[in-house]
Amino acid sequence: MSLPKAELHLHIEGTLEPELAFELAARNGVSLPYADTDELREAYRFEDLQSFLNLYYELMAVLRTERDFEDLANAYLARAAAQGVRHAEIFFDPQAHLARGVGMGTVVEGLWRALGKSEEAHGVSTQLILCFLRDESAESALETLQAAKPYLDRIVGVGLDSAEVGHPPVKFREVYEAAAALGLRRVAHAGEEGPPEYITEALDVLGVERIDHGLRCVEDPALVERLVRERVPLTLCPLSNVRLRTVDVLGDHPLPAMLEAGLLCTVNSDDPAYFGGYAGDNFDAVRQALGLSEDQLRELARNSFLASFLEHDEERRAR
Ligand code: ES4
Ligand code: ZN
Repeated sequence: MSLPKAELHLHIEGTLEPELAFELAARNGVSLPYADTDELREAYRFEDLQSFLNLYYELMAVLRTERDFEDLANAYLARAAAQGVRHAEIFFDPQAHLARGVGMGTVVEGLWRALGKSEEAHGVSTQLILCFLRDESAESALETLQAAKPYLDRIVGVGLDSAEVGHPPVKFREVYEAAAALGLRRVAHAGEEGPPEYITEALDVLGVERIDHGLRCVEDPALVERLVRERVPLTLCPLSNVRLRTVDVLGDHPLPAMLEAGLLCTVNSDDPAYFGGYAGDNFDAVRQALGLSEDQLRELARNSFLASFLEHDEERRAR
């Protein structure tokens, strides 16, 4: 089964499969501290968000040229298309590349080589969302937005990711104000490992239109009520939550209760190369583990288009 859907929570660097990582390592003369893809896969046992992020940043060392980013994005788009994705709003982490001497232009132009042809090549429309790393400083985020200015025609909005706890949304008030003034859309990760208060702060201080993850809203009934009332979309990532141990097993995931409460939930893949599946795999997994009905699966797919940054007539075409 592959319902037409939009993917709204996808880190392009998190689509780096072990085989491509080794291919790019060889092409760029980068040595990886793993003998082969099997040994690398052995490292995919995570304790929490930070243990995943350590590997995620380490493997990025193989991404060096425009062609690398193009190949990465093309591989993702082909897989996504095969799983029913018709539209993808794709996160990228420029600070992680700038820190390694890979420029904003290399990243954006490289991704664009694939994204610019995606409708034609894969039947997938795309948008790019520039994410700030919340464990870096607010000044660094402002510098990053500055560096992105020549590429703003290719970037729909900004997001906030990386290690959450201890880095509340308010730290990024200024850069979100600057992004809004540039006409950029705003989203942020909140309530993945961090407390429900971070979700409230992302809405009230950063002015975000969607919450990425938002899982921990279920701890605060008044917040759930607000999210329902204001129709704030949540981009949930069920397989990610299991791999990063925010939920013990998929059968315990609160998605059914969240749908029941009237929350505008979407199902997404986050870092599919690391967490065991792409968008369609996440749909299949929640259907099996949580016994979702066909109606609920259709609701999730419909929500993904409603919550997207597509205009309504574009939305109808993508479906
Ligand atoms: C991420 Cl799962 C997750 N959470 C926060 N930041 C991230 N960056 C890439 N994947
Ligand atoms: Zn994420």
